[in-house]
Amino acid sequence: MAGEYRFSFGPWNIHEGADPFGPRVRDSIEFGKKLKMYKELGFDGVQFHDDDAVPDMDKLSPEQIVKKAKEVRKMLEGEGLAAEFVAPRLWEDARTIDGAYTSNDPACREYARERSRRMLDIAEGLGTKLIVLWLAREGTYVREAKDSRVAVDQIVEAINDMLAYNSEIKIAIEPKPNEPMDQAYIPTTGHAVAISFLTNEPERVGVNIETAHVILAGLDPSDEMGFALAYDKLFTVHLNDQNGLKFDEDRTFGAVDLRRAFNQVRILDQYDYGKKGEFVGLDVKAMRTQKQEVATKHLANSRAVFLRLVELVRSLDKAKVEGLIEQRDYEELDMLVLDHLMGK
Ligand code: GLO
Ligand code: MG
Repeated sequence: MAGEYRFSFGPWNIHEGADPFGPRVRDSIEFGKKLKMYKELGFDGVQFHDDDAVPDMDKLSPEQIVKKAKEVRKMLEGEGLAAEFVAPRLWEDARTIDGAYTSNDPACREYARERSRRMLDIAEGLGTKLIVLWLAREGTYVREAKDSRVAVDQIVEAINDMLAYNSEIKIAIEPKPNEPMDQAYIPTTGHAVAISFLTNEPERVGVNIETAHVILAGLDPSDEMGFALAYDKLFTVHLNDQNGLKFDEDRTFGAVDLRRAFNQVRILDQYDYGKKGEFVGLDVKAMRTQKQEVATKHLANSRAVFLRLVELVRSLDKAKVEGLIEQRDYEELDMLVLDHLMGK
């Protein structure tokens, strides 16, 4: 069954291990070297922030940006890889301290809109039509600081701006309830789907569901995926895992709760995820304790868990499941799944 799904990750998933409490513990690996690792690890797609592809883009002209993006596309092609999506990094510049599209400062909001247009040029240069919007700082630490009614309009306007700038792109909003903000404006799949219908072209706006973010919102990732699938809006996924309500852990897929991972694979497989070209995207972090030479295991392991779970999903006795549902014997159904996961 391997090979039926195509996998992707972002260069930030191979990282130096810095956290808010301590510096990097591993050496940086330059972008070209990271690209060489993709195929070896079993991956075909590269997820990008705009400045992963074009570093220091704010210092370059639009023409220079496009030129650089096209060079990166050549590098990708040389490795047999494709760009899955581009995301505007709207959370590091000084002009995004108070948010990007929802900043209280109009000049900062204009910076965010302009940066987003440059990001779309990069997507074009890289040859992808998918945009991911993780709205990192669109929210508040202090509720009185912004107007949540106005914030929705501002986000919708920014999305409309992007849809108009490039008529071919699709935008996948990546909801997350908190971190870095205390409260984000688009915390769940439902919010993202709802906001898509306020835009000028709802069918071009969908979601990127990340396992850890859903868990942080106290919800179930497979149910959120089902919701998005019902609206035909599951444009991509960020699979990982998360141990309860704490900082965003981005653990290896399935490492915390194998059954929860099983159910995500189950709904994706059941509804032919990937058949329209969607990648199985990962957003996983190596533990800070990993040594340099083994700091990509989280990627290969997440992929291996996914593929093993595809087998388990397909070998689950469907007739037995249906029979137990008919009898309403959910205790036995519980045990059937547990036995299956335990290899019985
Ligand atoms: C952080 C997000 C982040 C995004 C990435 C792509 O919590 O998961 O990693 O997925 O920046 O926009
Ligand atoms: Mg993510």
